[in-house]
Amino acid sequence: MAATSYAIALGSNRRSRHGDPAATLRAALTELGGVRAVSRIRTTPALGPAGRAFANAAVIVESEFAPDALLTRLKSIERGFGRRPGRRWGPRVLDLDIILWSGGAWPGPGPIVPHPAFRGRDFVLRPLAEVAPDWRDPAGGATVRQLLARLTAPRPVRR
Ligand code: A4P
Ligand code: MG
Repeated sequence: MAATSYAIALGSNRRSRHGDPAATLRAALTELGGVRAVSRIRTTPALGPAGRAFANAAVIVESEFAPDALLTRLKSIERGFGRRPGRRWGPRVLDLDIILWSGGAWPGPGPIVPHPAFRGRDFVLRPLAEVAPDWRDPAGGATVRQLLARLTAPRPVRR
């Protein structure tokens, strides 16, 4: 299969042997391979019951893998960082989610791509807009920049 590109979101809200969550993300970058662009690392308030604040970032990688094979590889990196299966949305050492890939929509097996929740997540769209502002959502055709603008636009006050 020819090389395809992926947008991957990284998150951490627990220390690992590499250090605090930001240091953990920096270490994870070295494991990913094929990295073409890296956003800055932000501290973001936890969405949901995960508790502690997260470090979040986004990267563009080139890979020969199809999405199901790439997910297997990402899960193995997560395990290598000490992630153990736990409560959904619980504190995690490292979360690597496939957000977009150059092949468009991938319904499975394995991951669902585009990631079903990415359009509503500030902590995914902000870093993604740094590395891939013009990448279009295959469902609907909006660019990442437009999705972020929609999400952060002030809403009219209802009376
Ligand atoms: N899966 C399906 N599609 C994908 C995809 N595109 N990429 C499956 C990666 N995985 C995908 O994921 C659960 C299952 O989703 C996997 O078995 C995989 O096959 P997981 O990473 O094992 O578990 P999870 O992370 O607890 O669940 P999920 O749904 O990925 O949680 P989220 O949605 O990632 O939310 N707040 C801030 N500020 N920043 C964060 O990064 N993250 C979460 C976790 C909550 N709050 C947060 C953050
Ligand atoms: Mg995940």
